[in-house]
Amino acid sequence: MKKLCAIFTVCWLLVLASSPFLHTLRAEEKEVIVKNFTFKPDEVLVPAGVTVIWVQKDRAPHTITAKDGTFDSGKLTKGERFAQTFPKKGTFEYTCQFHPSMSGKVIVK
Ligand SMILES: [Cu+2]
Repeated sequence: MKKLCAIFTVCWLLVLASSPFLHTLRAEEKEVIVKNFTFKPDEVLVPAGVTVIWVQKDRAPHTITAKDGTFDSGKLTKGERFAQTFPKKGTFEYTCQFHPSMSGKVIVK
């Protein structure tokens, strides 16, 4: 009986580990959702070295473009992602090239 329990537990852990629904971000990642012409959240505070991942969930295409030109995702369509690592401290403002009214900020402490 104990052996069966152990097998069951291992199987269950494998299911959990492989489930996309329970996929948790690694500690060094931060997710920003792009939806309804906004970045959610539009301001993230992260320690240096963190990778910010933007997930594009709008029908309209968007870009993640640094205001100082240091990074640019190019055109992102629905379902696409863009990852950018921030190794240095600072405030990094970005916008969407197609919709300049969209703006967001990554603050690296
Ligand atoms: Cu846009």
